[in-house]
Amino acid sequence: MTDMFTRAITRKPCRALVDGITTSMFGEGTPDYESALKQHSNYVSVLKELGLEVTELDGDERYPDSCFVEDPAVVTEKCAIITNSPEISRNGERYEILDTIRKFYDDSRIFYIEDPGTMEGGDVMKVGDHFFVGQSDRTNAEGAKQFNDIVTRFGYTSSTVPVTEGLHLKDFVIYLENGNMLVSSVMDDEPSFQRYNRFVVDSDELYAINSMNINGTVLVPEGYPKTLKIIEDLGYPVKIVGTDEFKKIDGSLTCLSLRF
Ligand code: CIR
Repeated sequence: MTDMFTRAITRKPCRALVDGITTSMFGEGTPDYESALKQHSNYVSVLKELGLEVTELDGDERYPDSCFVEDPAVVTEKCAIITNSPEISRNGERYEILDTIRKFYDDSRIFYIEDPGTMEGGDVMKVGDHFFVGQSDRTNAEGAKQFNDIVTRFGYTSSTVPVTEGLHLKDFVIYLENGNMLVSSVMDDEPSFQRYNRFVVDSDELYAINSMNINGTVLVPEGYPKTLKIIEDLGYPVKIVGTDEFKKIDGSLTCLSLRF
C-alpha cells in the first residue's frame, strides 16, 4: 500500500538557523539565511505543485532548528505522536508543533513520547503499515517502546533498527515505495531490510539517500547525479530540489515537512 498525501506542514527557517546543531556529517559551513529562505520557499512550491495543501508556519527565533518540522511529531493516517527530543535547544519545538497538529487531529488521537523516552521524527520510517524506528542519539529504546505501544493500538507495527553512522535513520535509508529502498552500505546489511529491493548509494552521495516520494514523484536533492540516475532508472518522475543551506546543519528533504 502506497502512502498518498494531501497535506504538509512546514515552518520557515528563522535567522537563528545559523546556530542550528550540526555534526558536519554532510559538510561544513554556516547556512546563509537569505539563501535558505529561497530554498525553503522553492521546497514549499514543489510540495504545492504536487498537489499538497501546505500549512506554512512562521519562523520561530527561539528554536534554531525549528524549520525541521519532521522531528517534533510523527503524523499518520490514524494518529499523531508528539516526540521528545533529547536536545535542549530542540525540545520546546514539540509544544509549538502541537497547536498545529491539533487543527488536524482530535486530542483523542494525539499521543506523546514522555521522559525518559526520547524520539525525533527523522528516526521514523513508514513502510506500509510498519514503522522502522532508528535507535540513535536522538531516539532511545524507551522512546521506541512507547511509540510501539501507541501505534499498535491503531493496527500498525513497529521495530527498531540501529543507527550507527550519524544523525537519523532516514539519512541512511529511505523507502521509495513499491518495495524500493535507497540505502547506505551499512543499511544494506541490516537484516530487516533484506526483503526489499535495495539500491546502495555511493559514499560520496550519502546525502541523497534522503530523497522523498510524494504521491509517486520523487524529490531528489540537487547535485547527486548517480543517485538521481538510480531513481530515474526505477521509472519515477523526479523533481530536483536545492537544499545546500540545510545540508550544512544536517538537514535534508524529509526533515523540512510533515506529510499526511
Ligand atoms: C539537528 O541536528 O537536529 C538539525 N540540525 C537537523 C535535523 C534534521 N532532521 C531530520 O533529518 N529529520
